[in-house]
Amino acid sequence: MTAPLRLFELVLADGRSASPYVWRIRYALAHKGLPFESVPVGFTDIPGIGGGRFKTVPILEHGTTMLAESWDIAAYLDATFQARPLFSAPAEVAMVRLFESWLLTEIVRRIVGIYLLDVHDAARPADRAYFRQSREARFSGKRLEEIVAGREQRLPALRETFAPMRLHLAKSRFLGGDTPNYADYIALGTFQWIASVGTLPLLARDDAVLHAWLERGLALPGGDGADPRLRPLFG
Ligand SMILES: N[C@@H](CCC(=O)N[C@@H](CS)C(=O)NCC(=O)O)C(=O)O
Repeated sequence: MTAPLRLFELVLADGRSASPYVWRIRYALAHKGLPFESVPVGFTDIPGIGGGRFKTVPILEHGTTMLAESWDIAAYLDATFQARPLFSAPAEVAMVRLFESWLLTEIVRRIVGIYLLDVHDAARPADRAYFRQSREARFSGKRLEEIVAGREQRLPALRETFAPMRLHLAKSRFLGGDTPNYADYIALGTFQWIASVGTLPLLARDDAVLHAWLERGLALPGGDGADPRLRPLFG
């Protein structure tokens, strides 16, 4: 009998799990058919977990093991529970890492400039001052309101940047092919994040290819697609 898995995850004022990195692990656990206990935390609770060893969530606890960093957690899950692997070969890991690099540099960078204030506003009240101070420090002291100012004008460029995903998903049910792989979980995690906080729809109403993929992705095990707290992603 193996010890239970506990997943420390970031929650918002409405209790919804918000972190894109946690969402990857939620999908990964469901992919592997592993039940887990959720430990909801706010930004300001993280320094109190595991004797102050961790700076970010997700954090996974399994018996006496506790680890952070979503890639390390994914590797730990595959090494510890070999059934239903997340990755079939090292070459797949490399390609998914390439996809993640694209997503972070091209998509997430733009998302931050559009949704940072929404994350603040959706956070637990106790976390808001920390969130504002830490994020404004990353932007040389610029206020969150200034960072997102004029965001509607930047939305078309962000939507256009999804072009490689549209091209691929026009021919393939998932980024991973006929069935989802970790690239899907990474991308879906990003959409789960924005669907948790966004007050401006990320995608255009007529974005049929991404719409169909997202419907499939939110309905996957671990996807939580029927959560009434989800905000519109299309508009
Ligand atoms: N490289 C980390 C990144 C995780 C991360 O950035 N998590 C954010 C939430 S989305 C966090 O915990 N931030 C804590 C903070 O800002 O204090 C991973 O892959 O797990």
